[in-house]
Formats: sequence, structure tokens, C-alpha cells
Amino acid sequence: MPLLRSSLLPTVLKILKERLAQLVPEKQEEVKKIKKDHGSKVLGNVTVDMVYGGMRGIKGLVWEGSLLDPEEGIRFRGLTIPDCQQQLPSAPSGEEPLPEGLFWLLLTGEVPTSEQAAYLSSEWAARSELPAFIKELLDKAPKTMHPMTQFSLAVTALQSESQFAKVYHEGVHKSKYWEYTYEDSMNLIAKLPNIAGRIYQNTFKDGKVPAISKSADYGQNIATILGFGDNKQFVELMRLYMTIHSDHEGGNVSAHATHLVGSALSDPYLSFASGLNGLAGPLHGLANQEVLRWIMKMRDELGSAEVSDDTIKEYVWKTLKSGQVVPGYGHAVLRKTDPRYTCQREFALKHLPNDPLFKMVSQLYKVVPDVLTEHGKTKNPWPNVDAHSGVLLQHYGLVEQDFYTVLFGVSRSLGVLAQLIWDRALGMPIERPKSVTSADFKRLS
Ligand code: HAX
Repeated sequence: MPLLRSSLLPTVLKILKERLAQLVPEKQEEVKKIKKDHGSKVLGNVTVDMVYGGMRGIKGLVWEGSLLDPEEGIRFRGLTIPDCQQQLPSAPSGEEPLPEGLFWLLLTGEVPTSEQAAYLSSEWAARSELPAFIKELLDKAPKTMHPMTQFSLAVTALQSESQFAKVYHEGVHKSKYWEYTYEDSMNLIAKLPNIAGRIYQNTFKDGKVPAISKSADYGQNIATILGFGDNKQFVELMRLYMTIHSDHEGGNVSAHATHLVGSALSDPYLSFASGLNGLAGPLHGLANQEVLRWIMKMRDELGSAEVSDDTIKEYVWKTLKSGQVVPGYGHAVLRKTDPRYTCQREFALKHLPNDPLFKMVSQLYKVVPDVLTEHGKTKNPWPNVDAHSGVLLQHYGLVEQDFYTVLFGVSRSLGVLAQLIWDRALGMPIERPKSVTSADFKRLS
């Protein structure tokens, strides 16, 4: 789909669903033609190593919103992160892109106008209220329950509000699936700040949840509900954070899990809850919590005064020799520094260059890649997104690292739900790859 600025379209549409209704039949025709013209072409070989190796490199999914290049990093509908920072609308008083603009871009392939992004801000704020039973459920959750477990629980329980599940039960025609997936997705995205805020305030504070403003944007509302709404830099950080964590093509655990569960026509709530459960794993989204924990432990062990590169090097070796991973480093696809890391580093250089923890993260950036290279196992010794996000949150006072993956999850909803809408619009079938036994491999010639 060619990248257009939405303002160049003949009719300036504010309503995302109306724009989608125009795009869906065009895309359905395009896919029909792709299947007719290219359906029997070969995408690659599958070796036994690939099957034992977490299916790395097997092309088996279609994901429209973003594509990950091993060297260059993520592009959202063709736009790099710096492109998004330049081209997507920002708030009147801000510089960073609004996640609303990114969602529009992911869904339509078009850069929205400020007016269209503002329309999404007001849509999400209008749909943001939680049903009373979800509030009660979260209020009754023990404080010892991990925030990601509370998050997944709340999203699963919200399923009882699913319009998709309701109309499916009533016998809706499949051509309408995408419309109800859209409505559920919009409602779910809209309610996530209230869910995240309630989890944060209940688990770490006094349980009083600030109200969302119906006239504020998504990033501002997230900052407000966490208690940092008056800090302009934190608000900007939330807008940037929500934009860059949204999507990372289709094969990562949270994206793939959401897509896979959705393929059984489980509604967006059930599908996204599955994605969240995957994001809660320490090799995936939970790594941002793990990074902070690891750095804090290192600081405790080495003392909080400045430490030399050699001391840090020894500490990294100690982690590796004890059979643990260095969190925040390595990636299944990337082979260079993650541009999501770079963009957060630039934010830190601009707003908090003298923060001691940021200096330590920078020092790790100097030391860790060489150690991992010498260790010789990791295919990518460079930092990923999770190596940097925590230090920014710490700086502004959001110090409870167990909460960090919840923020990642709020952002991830934008990417995986945009794709889920397209999955239903394109009639993607139930996913069912073939499995084999190890004995089958021995019979190969
Ligand atoms: N520290 C130590 N060892 C590492 C490592 C790291 N950071 N990264 C990879 N390795 C090891 C692997 O464990 C593997 O060892 P074994 O052969 O003993 O199993 C070997 O190096 C080869 O792994 P790889 O091919 O380079 O990496 P994978 O594709 O298998 O895994 C991971 C990619 C991201 C899971 C991996 O690099 C890792 O565990 N990193 C640390 C955790 C982390 O930061 N996760 C977040 C990733 C980004 C993300 O999803 N964010 O949400």
C-alpha cells in the first residue's frame, strides 16, 4: 500500500473506521491477486535446525503494520522511528509523536493529520471508563500478584464486553467480522490506561486512581493516571514510549500469540490477553524489568560510586558464568543496536544527560557487547529496547520495575490489535502448522 499523507486524500476523513471501510475491499482484491499471481512461489527452505531452533528465519506469517530489518531495525509501514518522530503528529505543546498517529498509520498505511490524531484521542478518552466489576476485580487482587498477571486477568475478564463474541453467537456474517474486531479493539485500547493506572495505584500507592481527562491525548492520560501528569517531560516520554513499543512485526511472542489465538476467532480481549501472557516472559517484555533488577543488583554489589569498565566487565562475566542471560542484550532478529534503544538514548541525552543510572546504562553499552562477543554464543551482542526503557522511567520517579512490562503491554496493544483487525478483514484462516516427531527427522535422507 503506498504511503500517503491522509490530508492528500480527496475527502478528509476524520473517522478511522470509515477510512478502513474504504481500504478493506481494495486490500481484499490486492490479496486475492497476490494469491492468484504468486500463490505457488517458494519463500524459503525449512531445515531441521530451524525447527529445533525456535522457527528462526522461517517466513510463515503476514504482518502488515511493520517489518524488521536485522541491520536497520523496525519500520512502521515503511517509516523508521526517526521518520515517525518527524512525520507523525505531535501534541500542540509537544515534540514526540502521538501514539494515536502511529495507530492510524499501522491500520491504514497513511500518515494522519493532527485532526485525525485528535479524533482518536477523543474516541479513546470517550471509551475509557471501566465497568464496575473490573474495578472491583483489580481492587481485590492481592498486592503480591505480579502487575502483568493482574493486567492479563483484567483483559480476560473484560471479554464479557466483547461485541465480536456477542454477534458471532448471534450468527453475524463473516464479512462483518472486522467491524466488530475494530469496535472491540478500540474499546480495549481505550480502557488500558485505566487498567494500568489502577494496577499501579493499587499495587504501589494508596489505591486512589486519578481520573482520565476526556479532552487529553492518550500519552497525557497515561501519565496522569500514574500520577505524573504535571511533568511535561514524562508526558512526552509516554507519547514516545507508547509509539516505539507498539509493533515489531509478526513473529515475536506477544504479536504471534495474539494473532494465533485470534485465528480461532477468539475475540480481541482473549487474543490480546494471550499476547500479554507471552509479553510477561523474561526473554520478551519482562526483560525491561529484569534489566533494572540486574543493574540495581550490580550497583549494590559494586557500590553506588563510579565503577570502572573492568569491574563492570567482571560482573557481566559473572552473570554469564552463572548460566544467566544479560538482560536487555541480544535479539532473535536484530543484528545491530535496536533503534528503539537509540531513540530512548537520545531522549536521555536531551533530558537527563547527568542522571547517574543513565551514565551506567551508557557504560554498559560500551562494555557488554565486547564481553558477549568474546563469550561467543550470542548472535547479536547489541542492546535491545529493554536495556534503556527502565532508566528513563526511574529518572522521573516511576521506580517500581515490576510495573514496567504493563506499560509495554499497553503500547503493544496498538500493533497487535491493528493486525487483528486486518486478519479478520482479510479472512485469515485458523492457524495450524504441521508438527513432526524427532523420529521423523531420522528417517530423512
Ligand atoms: N546473554 C547471555 N546469553 C545470550 C544472550 C544474552 N543477552 N543472548 C543470547 N544468548 C545466548 C542464548 O541464550 C543462546 O544460548 P544457548 O545456545 O546456550 O541456548 C545463544 O546465545 C544463541 O542465542 P541467539 O541465537 O543469539 O538468541 P535467540 O534468538 O535464541 O534469543 C533473546 C534472543 C532475545 C531471547 C536472547 O538474546 C536473550 O535471552 N536476551 C536477553 C533477554 C532479553 O533482553 N530479552 C528481550 C528481547 C527483546 C524483546 O523481545 N523485548 O521485549
